[in-house]
Amino acid sequence: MRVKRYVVNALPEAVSMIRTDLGKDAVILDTKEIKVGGFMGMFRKKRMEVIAAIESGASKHAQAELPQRKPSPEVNAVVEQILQTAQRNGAAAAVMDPPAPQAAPAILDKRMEREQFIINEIRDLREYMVKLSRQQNELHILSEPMIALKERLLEQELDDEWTDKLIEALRESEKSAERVYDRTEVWRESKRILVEWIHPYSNAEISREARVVHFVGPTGVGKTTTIAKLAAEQTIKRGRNVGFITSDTYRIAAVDQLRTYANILNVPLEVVFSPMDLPKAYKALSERDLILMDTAGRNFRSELHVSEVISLLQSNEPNETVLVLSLTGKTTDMAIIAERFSKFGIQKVLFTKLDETTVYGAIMNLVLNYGLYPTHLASGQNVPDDIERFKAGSYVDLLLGDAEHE
Ligand SMILES: Nc1nc2c(ncn2[C@@H]2O[C@H](COP(=O)(O)OP(=O)(O)O)[C@@H](O)[C@H]2O)c(=O)[nH]1
Ligand SMILES: [Mg+2]
Repeated sequence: MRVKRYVVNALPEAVSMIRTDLGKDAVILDTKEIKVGGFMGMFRKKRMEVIAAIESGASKHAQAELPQRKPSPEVNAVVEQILQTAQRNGAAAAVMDPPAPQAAPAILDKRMEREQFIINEIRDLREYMVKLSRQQNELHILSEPMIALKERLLEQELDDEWTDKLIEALRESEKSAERVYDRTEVWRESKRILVEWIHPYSNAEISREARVVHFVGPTGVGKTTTIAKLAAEQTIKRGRNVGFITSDTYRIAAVDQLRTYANILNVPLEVVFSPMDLPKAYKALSERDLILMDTAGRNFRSELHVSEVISLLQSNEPNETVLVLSLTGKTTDMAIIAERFSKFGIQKVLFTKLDETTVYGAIMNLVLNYGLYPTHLASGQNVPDDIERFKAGSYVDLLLGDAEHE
């Protein structure tokens, strides 16, 4: 970095000197008022000290070698315009009409204040324009298919952090392939990378060892419907004896809803009102291979409600808890709820209402951010058909969409 000091009457004078000496890329690092000359501390004149710098190698002669660092012509045009306005507004007067020693101090102060204000404005604007031009440079560096991918993932509400990481990985991949990927290749390579990321969390079915499986999650996400779907799968396809427990006694209709499914599937149902009722319920279902427990949906953004439901999930049997979330929920709300439950060691998640959305980024965000294992995707109201095991490949296909149609 080359640093140079100027002592001038006013800033515009320094700016033109800096331009000539250091070139257009020079930046003003500091300005301050100083007093020079005089005799025994008297008759000293006010001057302005300006410190300017240019990064080494970016001098006016070397600008061509560093195209990325060079502010765009728009940046220079705006800075130029500001300087002209500043000159018109009085800073120029300071150059042409340097402060006379006899000028009233109040006028001088006002003039200095004004100059300082203009200096600050120019500095802020210059910083902003340089930042803007860097961002534009980044966009120019991204190929058209990469920009399209970035847009797709933004629409899908994938966290910026993961999108940026993916773009980074794609660039690395392009580097080793020594060429720029076309659209089909960008999509194919993105699929490979995303599947690799999510793969450690996929194939997580509900544990075969668990004898009790609890379902928790906000109101209306589809817990009861999902339990009915899974019970049907377990009884019909696996021939297991299933039992139901519900603690959702807040709404009479909620118990009736599960009772209806229990009757259709010929599954016994126990209702618990408090953790104290649990031992009796387990005893009544002691002959059952698998117990699926329904819970009441609450506002789980509240930690109190989370710990309340957690207190109901006690069992001496091997057990696990599945957090049920609807894809129609807000991404930020889902993240808060996932964080609350993952603090209690809950690791499995089941997403419903896939059929009611075309935005799928939340799954990837929650899985990667909280280390949650997705077990199933539910995609409709039909019991027992509208549910599938979570598969990394088909999920990533949904997330990326078709390369040609984006
Ligand atoms: N479209 C759609 N609706 C669903 C899905 N799962 C459940 N539902 C519906 O969502 C509503 C609430 O379901 P319910 O099981 O009572 O939710 P709970 O309050 O979490 O127990 C019901 O109308 C269900 O039919 C799904 O995957 N897709
Ligand atoms: Mg319910």
